[in-house]
Amino acid sequence: MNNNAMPYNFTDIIAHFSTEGGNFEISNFGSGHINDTYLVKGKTGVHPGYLLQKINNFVFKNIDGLMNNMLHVVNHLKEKVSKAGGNPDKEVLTLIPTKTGEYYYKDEQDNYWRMTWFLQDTKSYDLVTTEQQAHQGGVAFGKFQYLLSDLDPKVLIDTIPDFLNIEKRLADFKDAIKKNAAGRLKKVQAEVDFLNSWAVAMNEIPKMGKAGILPVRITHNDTKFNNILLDKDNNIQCVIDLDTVMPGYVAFDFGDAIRTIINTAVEDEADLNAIQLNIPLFAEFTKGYLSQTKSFLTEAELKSLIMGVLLLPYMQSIRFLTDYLEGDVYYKTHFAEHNLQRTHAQMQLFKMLELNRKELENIVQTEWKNVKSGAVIEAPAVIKQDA
Ligand code: ADP
Ligand code: GN1
Ligand code: MG
Repeated sequence: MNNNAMPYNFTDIIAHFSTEGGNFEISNFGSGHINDTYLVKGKTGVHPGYLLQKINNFVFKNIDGLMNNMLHVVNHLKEKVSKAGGNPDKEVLTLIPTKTGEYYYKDEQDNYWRMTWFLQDTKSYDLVTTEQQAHQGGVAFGKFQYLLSDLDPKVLIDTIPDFLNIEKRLADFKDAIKKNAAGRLKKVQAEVDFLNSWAVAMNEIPKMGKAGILPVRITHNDTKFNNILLDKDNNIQCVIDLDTVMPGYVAFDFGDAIRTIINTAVEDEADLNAIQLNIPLFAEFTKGYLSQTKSFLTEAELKSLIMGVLLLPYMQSIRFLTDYLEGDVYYKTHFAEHNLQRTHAQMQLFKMLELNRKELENIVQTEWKNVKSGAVIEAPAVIKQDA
């Protein structure tokens, strides 16, 4: 980025952090919908560089709480990875403190900045194309839940209250319909009617939760495939985007991951015919996920996984359409009707998943039996689990 194009005073911002090297070059990075991410590379010194993020404080209202969560999570993960003989610097994000020992810096315009080590020779993908990637995705998110299963969920706050609470999402949707702030309601009445017709059926997980049948655990809650970094051999290196790590149900992570694992097209695909289900990738993800979670998953949680597979694309459709009705205030959009296109793509995915529910359910059951009987021996890429 040349100096004229720089939207912020990066020199000043970076100077607040305890960095090595100097003469930094800044470039835009990644394709996330929420934070602004920049790669910071020093022209002098050998350090591989840093990832600087402007935390979206419209989305995250409690930055102190958010960063406190992140610190808890990375410290816990680093300790467990070290104990298991892994490399915590590579497998877990490393926060860079400011020169005054904080983990974020608030600039004069009230922007919130944080920095992590840039993990070089890694890649994130918006689309999953190989069975290896799908398998690694399952291992990554399953292992993430496993490693955090002994951290008390009470030490973490809800960084976004009711984030994956479908009842609250439906109430917000209803409100957006009533207000019709962007004047777009007439155009999307058919989509609204379709989504409303499924509202009651999408209540299975909250019902089981309220009845105490599903345990509350620490979950990632944003398990899009591009929130994993793979190494150059396409093996999992690190789970990233820890902003929404908070108490939740395991089915949230399983279901949200499936949105990008099983879909043959990108999340906002314009051609609905291109959205097909890649069932072998679903089976691979499931195999990887269950291999890591078999020691703690309950029967009820196992049963809930398929409910998550339907709930998360449904909820995503509701969230995109709510934002469209509100005038695109939440997600970054790249063209005028982007949120509507995203809604259509997620609705299409939801319809296809619903039609294939039984087959997917059978795969989960089969893979569970295989994992439990010891028929699946995990590949050596997986780090040893803590004793
Ligand atoms: P957002 O909340 O906007 O999705 P992320 O934390 O997911 O932000 O970061 C956006 C992208 O930046 C990721 O998808 C990934 O490609 C890349 N990324 C994030 N952290 C790192 C890191 N420490 N090292 C290398 N790449 C990273
Ligand atoms: C956002 O930050 P990113 O792009 O990884 C969103 C997720 C959605 C996702 C849809 C904090 O994730 O909940 O599932 O977009 N994150 C937040 O692509 O709302
Ligand atoms: Mg992300």
